[in-house]
Amino acid sequence: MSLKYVFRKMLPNCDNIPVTGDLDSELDFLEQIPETLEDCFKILSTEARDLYLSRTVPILDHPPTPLQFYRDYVSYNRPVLIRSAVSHWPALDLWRTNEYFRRELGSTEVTVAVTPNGLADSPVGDRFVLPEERRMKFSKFLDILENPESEPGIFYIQKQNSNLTQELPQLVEQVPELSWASQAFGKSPDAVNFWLGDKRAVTSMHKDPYENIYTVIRGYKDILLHPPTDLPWIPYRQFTQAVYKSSQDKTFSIQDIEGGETVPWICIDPLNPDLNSYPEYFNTTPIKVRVYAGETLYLPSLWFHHLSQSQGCVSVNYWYDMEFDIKYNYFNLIKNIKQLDKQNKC
Ligand SMILES: O=C(O)CCC(=O)C(=O)O
Repeated sequence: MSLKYVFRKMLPNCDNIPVTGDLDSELDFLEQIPETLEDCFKILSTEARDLYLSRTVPILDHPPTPLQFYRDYVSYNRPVLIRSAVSHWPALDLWRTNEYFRRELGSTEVTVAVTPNGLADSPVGDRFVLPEERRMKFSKFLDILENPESEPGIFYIQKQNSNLTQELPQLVEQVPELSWASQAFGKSPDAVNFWLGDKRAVTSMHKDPYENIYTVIRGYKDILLHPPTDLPWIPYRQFTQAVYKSSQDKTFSIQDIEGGETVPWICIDPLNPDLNSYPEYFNTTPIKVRVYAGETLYLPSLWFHHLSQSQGCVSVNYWYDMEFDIKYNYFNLIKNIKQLDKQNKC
């Protein structure tokens, strides 16, 4: 039976596939016998696009049942945007402005990531640079957020250690766990994170071993996604670990972390990709989505993501440990094959 026949039979069963372009010629490609590893990787991406992914993130107007969520999205490992999953959250109203935070949490200490350029946990030259972490009163952080020129640096509450439950437990009941998600994953969340910051703060592209239920409460987030099947085309490099340090005169320097191991990190900026250095990135399928206040994105495990935001955007996300199942096995297989191929080419 030909691959093309199999695909043709399966397509009517796939939701949300806006078939654009010349599908037949895409399918013709699958009929060819792969001659190189690159051909195999191209088939991987094409199959994923044609069988179960769409070019945009599908939208639900209402929260799904646990079964629907699991059956249509989690089991396929594909994202979905849900429009009114959190309309019952008190946070939507209470956190509309900074007033509530000032009044109720003004004297609470929070950990804030500070960088000279808005790039925390990001490559700079040959180094992977962590932000300077400063502890400060929430009210001081809000003063800086409201007057960004008052202090050198770009400030972002982004500590991913379940900072909502660890540092701001007073807020937990305003963003209650979404039962359809916890039931579908069959577990409680591993971490609940709170994000609030400057519009210049950007989260560099990465992937996580988490199922991510990401909700924007104020403003918007621009999220660029790549499916895990884009792994062959996403360039990585090894970086030495370093950290930003500010001095008395408030200028920043980069300090190497003594004895720090090198870390692999993605070395391309998806908003301004350097295709001369990394032409393979051209084969990827980026999917862009803007998540507005009150909307929730299911960001499946192992999907690459890059985030930017509006000024003073507030978000909360629930991270659930992913299942280390066959999708994880296959992802690692591709990672290892890619690594071997790179070594062989050196
Ligand atoms: O909101 C952000 O800036 C980063 C979020 C993120 O990377 C995540 O939830 O995994």
